[in-house]
Amino acid sequence: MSGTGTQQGRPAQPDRAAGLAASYDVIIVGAGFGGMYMLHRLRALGLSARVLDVASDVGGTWYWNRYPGARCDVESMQYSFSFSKELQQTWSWSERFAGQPEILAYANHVADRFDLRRDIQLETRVTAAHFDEQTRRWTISTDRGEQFSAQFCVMATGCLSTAKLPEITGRDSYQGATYHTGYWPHEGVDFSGLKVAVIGTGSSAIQAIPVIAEQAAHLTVFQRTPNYSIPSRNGPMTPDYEGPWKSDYERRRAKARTMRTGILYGVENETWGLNNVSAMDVSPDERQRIYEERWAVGGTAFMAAFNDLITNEASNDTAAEFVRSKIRETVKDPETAEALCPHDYPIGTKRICIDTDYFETYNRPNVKLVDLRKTPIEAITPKGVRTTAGEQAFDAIVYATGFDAMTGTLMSIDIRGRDGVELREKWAAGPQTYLGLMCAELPNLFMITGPGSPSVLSNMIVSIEQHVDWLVDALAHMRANGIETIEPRADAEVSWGQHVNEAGHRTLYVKAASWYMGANVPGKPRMFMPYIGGVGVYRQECDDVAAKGYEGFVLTRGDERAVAAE
Ligand code: N01
Repeated sequence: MSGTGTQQGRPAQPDRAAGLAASYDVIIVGAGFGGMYMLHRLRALGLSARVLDVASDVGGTWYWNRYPGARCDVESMQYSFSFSKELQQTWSWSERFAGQPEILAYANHVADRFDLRRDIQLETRVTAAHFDEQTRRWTISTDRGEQFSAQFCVMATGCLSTAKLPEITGRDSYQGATYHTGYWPHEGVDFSGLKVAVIGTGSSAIQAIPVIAEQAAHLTVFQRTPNYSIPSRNGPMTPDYEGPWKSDYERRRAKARTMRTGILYGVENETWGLNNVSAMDVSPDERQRIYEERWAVGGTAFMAAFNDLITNEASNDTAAEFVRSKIRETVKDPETAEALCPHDYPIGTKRICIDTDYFETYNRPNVKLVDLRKTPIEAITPKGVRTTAGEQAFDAIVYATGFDAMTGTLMSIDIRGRDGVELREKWAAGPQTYLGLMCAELPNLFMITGPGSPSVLSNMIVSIEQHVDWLVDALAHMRANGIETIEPRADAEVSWGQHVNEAGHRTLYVKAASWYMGANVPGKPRMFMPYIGGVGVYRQECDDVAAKGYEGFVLTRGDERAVAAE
């Protein structure tokens, strides 16, 4: 029976009376960056913990997303842990934007360096988590038939971890090879000499298409919605770039934690990349100059060119038109260029993409774009794809069709709290959380970067560290004060939901049919799921809650006396 290994801190005790495999202080679901850092911090607190993950190794999203060209859109010097000075000084990134293999190597390095593996159980899918009111503990069940008992359960399950195949008639009838970018084969795929179809043009496709096009005999891209993409200008890491980061890491990390996205741009001149003026308050020539400058530097800093690009439609239009002009300039065939130009949603309101030679790829003789708005897909056939313009045969189909984001993985687990309240029912009309950290009626169950927190709108590692640090402080507070359970008050959850919703509606994000809005999954409730208040503001909000004695939470002692927040 697995799950009986000893932990740093207290040894795990088999709970034979309850027929459980093992009992821990904390079960952590997910061995990505969130789960690993949580484990590391819990050990220092002296709590026993076990991490469960369905994958065969650590790394979370970077374990699964091995498609060609997979790369992070946050610069390597910032998409990395800050909790260990030694780690950040000794690890060296080879590129400005690290590719998936290097980020996965980093995740493995972290697991080894901090000796995390002995408390991580792989190839184990968590199927259920039920709260027992008598014992005030969670029972966590797995697809191996094991059960774990824990006082706390931490869902470090990631925001983009349930890949989504499209609902297209005949999908399963196709006889060639199929792949999803989010579940890429570990041995890689050789497309040499093959006729390949890619369905979808989101961030994953925009990275994969140029690489697949170089290898395949022919590539056809099926596009339903064109995307705005900015060149990454990726390149090798240089000592001139790395050196100032490493000698000034503490200050820069501290500053990044206060930023809206948790990212610093353009640190060379200490502006931190924010141009704090409206696009409407500069002359057209000056605006053009600023956009050109950002386009030349590359990366998502483009969206920080002015302070109102996500709130003011007129400002946003200027940025959108600039990118369209670049697409028209780059793509030689005018009809293809026009089809690649997004028109019907503001730039940045679907996740902005960054690329290497994406638009240039459409100038290759072996690449063709099919505009599904003109000729929609009717069916996947045994041989290939049939649109209203006819059938085309392919050797392989790549689905770059995204994820059931933010809620998909949590809703796939049978989570039941107080009085048998089911998360699936509770979230039927959309996710409701307090601070994106917890839900009312689910005591002692935490989410790392859950819906209602900045999460996917931010540098994920900055947000992960903030959530884990906050949680560890909360657990330390509970231990010191003899508190057994923590749970948000229902009214606190409602007001936080209203705050998240109002913040979203002050922006243009709600104008796009994006996965942020749940719009990519048929039947999923439409609501803007992440919190747009900004990483710095959100951190302060969380800190204020803790400083006020965990305002909005009910803390209960072992003797069941509720401890009122000050
Ligand atoms: O998924 P997506 P993704 N027929 O949902 C299309 C992160 N990420 O994997 O827009 C035809 O963005 C769909 O079309 P439409 C990042 O946060 C980061 O690319 O619904 N097409 C769309 O074009 C990102 O946002 C990085 O009309 C269909 C595409 O599939 C998130 O992950 C890299 C279809 C899905 O795009 C998700 O990105 C990669 C259908 N039936 C990912 N169904 C970096 O850090 C769907 N589509 C750089």
